[in-house]
Amino acid sequence: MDNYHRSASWLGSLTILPFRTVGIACTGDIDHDGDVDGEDLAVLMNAYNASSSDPGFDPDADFNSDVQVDETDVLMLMDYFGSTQCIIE
Ligand SMILES: [Ca+2]
Ligand SMILES: [Ca+2]
Repeated sequence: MDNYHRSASWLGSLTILPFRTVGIACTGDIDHDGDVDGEDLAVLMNAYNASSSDPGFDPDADFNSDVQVDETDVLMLMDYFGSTQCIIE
């Protein structure tokens, strides 16, 4: 078998996987619907300025896990605002 036929049979054994869009890990998809939009921002703003002892505290909105929902979390959400195709966790 010459080199041409050897490589051709190797190619024939390859399984071509269909192209899939790979989701991105978004910070800010609080409602887990695959995007970061105004609905997520609304949830964040409802919890804004709350810490773990406050009834309005939402751990899903505390992206940096400092048990305080503040401007740092807003900025983290804004980095991904408008993103779609987020990995839904
Ligand atoms: Ca969302
Ligand atoms: Ca925080």
